[in-house]
Amino acid sequence: MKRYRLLLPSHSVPWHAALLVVCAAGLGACAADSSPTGVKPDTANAVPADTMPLRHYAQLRGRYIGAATGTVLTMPGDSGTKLRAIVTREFDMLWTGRFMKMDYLRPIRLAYNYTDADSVVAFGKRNGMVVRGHTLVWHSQVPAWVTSGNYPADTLRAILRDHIEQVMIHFKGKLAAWDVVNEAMGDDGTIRSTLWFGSLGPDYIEQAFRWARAADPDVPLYYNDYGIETINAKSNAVHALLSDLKAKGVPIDGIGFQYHYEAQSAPTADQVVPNFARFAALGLKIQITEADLRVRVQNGIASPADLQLQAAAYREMVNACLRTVNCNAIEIEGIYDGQAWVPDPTTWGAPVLFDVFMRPKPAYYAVKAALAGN
Ligand code: 9MR
Repeated sequence: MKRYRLLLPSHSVPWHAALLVVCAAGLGACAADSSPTGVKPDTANAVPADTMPLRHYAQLRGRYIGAATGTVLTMPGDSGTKLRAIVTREFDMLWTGRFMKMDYLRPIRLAYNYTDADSVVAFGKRNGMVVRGHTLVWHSQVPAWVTSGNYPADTLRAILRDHIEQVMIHFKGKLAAWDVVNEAMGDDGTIRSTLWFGSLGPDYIEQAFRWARAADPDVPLYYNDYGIETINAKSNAVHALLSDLKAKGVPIDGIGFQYHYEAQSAPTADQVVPNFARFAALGLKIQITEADLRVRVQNGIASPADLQLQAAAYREMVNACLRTVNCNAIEIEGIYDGQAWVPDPTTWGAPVLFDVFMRPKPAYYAVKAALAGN
């Protein structure tokens, strides 16, 4: 029996796609036991393990695949070298952890601290990656000089406007998206009571987007939130808010779904797709912005069964994006489990695609398989 060896150019067709063609053509080199004679295929000619990085498959699907960074990017020693190799090989989008938050950029009123954010942006540029800006207006991590300033509304409005303008001008032309407003909706579906809302009223959201657009007409502007991936009271409220803003001509280009879940209760693609669809119908781009699908851990270690469950949850998440034409990015909140944000690290952890030793987890292979269409 004639054997077919797959000789593939390294950057063209994914091997599964080529294998599919060979299989579809009835050439008999496909399943392990496909020979009618029962003769096992020659394993010497077996297709090699898929070593293509995530970004390769994401690019084939027209999506970015991203990861949160921060101080992890400057990790010293061999671990740092290994981590940066993973980042540059696997991902093509970054976000900057806390480096672009107001308290970090603006610890005191009269000075900006762009050093760390700039170094992530430069790292991205050197390595052919895009960077998301996160975030201009949030209720959390507002510097003390703002929260305890007791400013009258007009002054606070001027401070916020100045912050948005200065920061957007600084990063003009360097970012692929900006989370202009983050988490403005409360979990009960009413506007979250924050310093900005309390002093400036609900219009602060609309104004923030308008100031942002005026400062940089080109960068896509996003509203970003958590707990809104499926149809529920909070996502209904965010949908109503963004419908209203769009109807008023407020310059908003997209919505970021943070995707923070315990893997065991993460939504299926079938639950997410109809929700994504109604936001897409408003003319919004969609990004998954901070995915962490955490599992139970004991001393930081997850069970093999939970890691499989996590892989399945990640697969559903990627499929939700792939099934939504307007969804153009999937970003994970961290690179490896040794440094990844979770709300309660004593009970829950191991939330991302590489383990504490920076080895790919079942979730990594699940994301890759989903992106590759397997
Ligand atoms: O992932 C972020 C982590 O690196 C930071 O230390 C932390 C505090 O700034 O914030 C994490 O990101 C938050 C994001 O900005 C908004 N959604 C919730 C995320 C977790 O708090």
